[in-house]
Amino acid sequence: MREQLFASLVILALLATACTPAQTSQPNTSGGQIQVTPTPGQMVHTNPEAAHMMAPISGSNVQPANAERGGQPLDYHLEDGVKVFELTTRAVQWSILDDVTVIAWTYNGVVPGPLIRVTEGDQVRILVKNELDAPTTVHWHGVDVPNAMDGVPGVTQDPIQPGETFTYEFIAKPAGTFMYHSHYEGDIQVSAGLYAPLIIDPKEPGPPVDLDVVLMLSEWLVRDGYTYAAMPMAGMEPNYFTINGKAFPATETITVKVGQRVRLRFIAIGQFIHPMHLHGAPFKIVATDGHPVPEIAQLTKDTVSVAPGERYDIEFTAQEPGKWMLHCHILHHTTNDNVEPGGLMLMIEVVE
Ligand SMILES: [Cu+2]
Repeated sequence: MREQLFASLVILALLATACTPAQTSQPNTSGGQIQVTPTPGQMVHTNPEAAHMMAPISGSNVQPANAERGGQPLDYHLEDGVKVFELTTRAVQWSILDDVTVIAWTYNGVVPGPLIRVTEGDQVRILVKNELDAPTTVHWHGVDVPNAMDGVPGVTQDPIQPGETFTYEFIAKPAGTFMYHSHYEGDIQVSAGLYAPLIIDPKEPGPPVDLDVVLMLSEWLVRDGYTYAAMPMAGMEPNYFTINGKAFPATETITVKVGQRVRLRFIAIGQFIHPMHLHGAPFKIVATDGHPVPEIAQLTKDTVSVAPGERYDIEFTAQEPGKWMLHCHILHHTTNDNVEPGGLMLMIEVVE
């Protein structure tokens, strides 16, 4: 009996030890074996090939960003009827809040990268110069491109090495809301900021709207002053959430007059789903992943879940004057480093 009791106590003690959260990130030596125990929020890699995922985002010659906002229209020049755009990838210090700066890998020094906006049927050429320390490629997400222009490294092209330039060329089709992003080590490069909106306007435009706004949703992990690629993986979860590269209250306020028609184009480019909820007016989902929704099938909603890679175009008419919130309804996503309010939130100010 005493032996049984003793054995039970030993088992309980072992269980208690196993269930106690580890308090140290330092390797412990015990009985000649090295045991590495993570503190909550820290990741320990067991696969050496995956070590780069846990390394901070870095770069040589990282400059402060020279623009406050990303996603602005990119100028082009015409060459024999072809619209020619130029992109350069580079690492910058990017401010997501007044007092929070990340190291971002960017197109043209901004997050999101510049908006490429063309018309259905345009011949488009995009020169991509790689000034990162790592190889990269660009994928034109949802656009109907020739296979060789699809930007998948090792499949449709060799990676663009540091210092090299690659030329992408395609006819812009179909019309809709798209994006471009890195397809090289996407788990790191996309999380680090290599993404941007791409809009192809229809040749025969539909009813006009008064305001047309792109909202790219993403996440960041900032720890001890370092930026990491945020991922849905233990220890790598994000602690900042951004709309067009900014967390609330640094997000842009959308000002609109009563009666005006607004189109919002949600693009989820991070690794998490975001149910975006609009206060003050119901909306209709007019396009999904770039493709128009027939009027009879347009759902009337106040929340739409935007999963990684998806786009939803919604439209509503501003009704009551006031400051109306638009925010993610996973409410942890409306915090900055666990402090509310913040993150995926912006104000829509409706004025008379
Ligand atoms: Cu969210």
